[in-house]
Amino acid sequence: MVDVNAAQPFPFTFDPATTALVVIDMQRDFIEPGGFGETLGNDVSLLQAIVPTTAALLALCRAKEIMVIHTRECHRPDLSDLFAAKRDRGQPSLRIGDPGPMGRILVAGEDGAEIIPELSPMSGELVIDKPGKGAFYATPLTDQLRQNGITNLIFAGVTTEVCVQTTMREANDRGYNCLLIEDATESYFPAFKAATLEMVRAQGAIVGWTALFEQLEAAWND
Ligand code: TIU
Repeated sequence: MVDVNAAQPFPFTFDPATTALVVIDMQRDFIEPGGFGETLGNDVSLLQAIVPTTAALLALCRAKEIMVIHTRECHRPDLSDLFAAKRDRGQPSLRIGDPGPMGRILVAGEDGAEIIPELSPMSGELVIDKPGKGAFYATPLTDQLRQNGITNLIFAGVTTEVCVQTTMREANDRGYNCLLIEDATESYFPAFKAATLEMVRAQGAIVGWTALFEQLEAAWND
């Protein structure tokens, strides 16, 4: 067992054999200029700051040989899995499915939908394509976790208050213990990240725990 005693709001204990890492949506469309994130009016440089920590987290989990899962928010080329309510939301300069500098925005198979090269999935790692914010909605994630006997999830990725928080809440309702790595997640809005960390761990870990990467690493190598 690993005891992350420095986790908030109190120690998080997990068995690596029943734990998976979930890296949410570290795609070019959210992190690089010219993608979906920027078309929504966001400063994508904020998100680039977590790439080194997320790479270190991936390396640690690979070294410990736990299950590693990557998600990608993207849609089928025919957009049959894109609700009008999602396509028409906001006032982006480009909408999902439109041609952009990295191919069609948030469409599977296009360059922008790929995970950034620094965090590329390795062979054998699960990649979940998801049409929604949460990684459980309309995906095979539940079955995959069940088949692998997973009961704990370590979370990283973007954005903290949108796809990461939604997935953590979905996981919470499906019985998983969730740990969010604070310096391996980011938002376009620093205040939203801070608020999300607070609301996840408030009320006695109502949604889950949070810890810094070095706190997880130190506990795991102890
Ligand atoms: N992956 C994810 O968070 N999708 C978003 O659209 N996030 C925003 O913050 N817009």
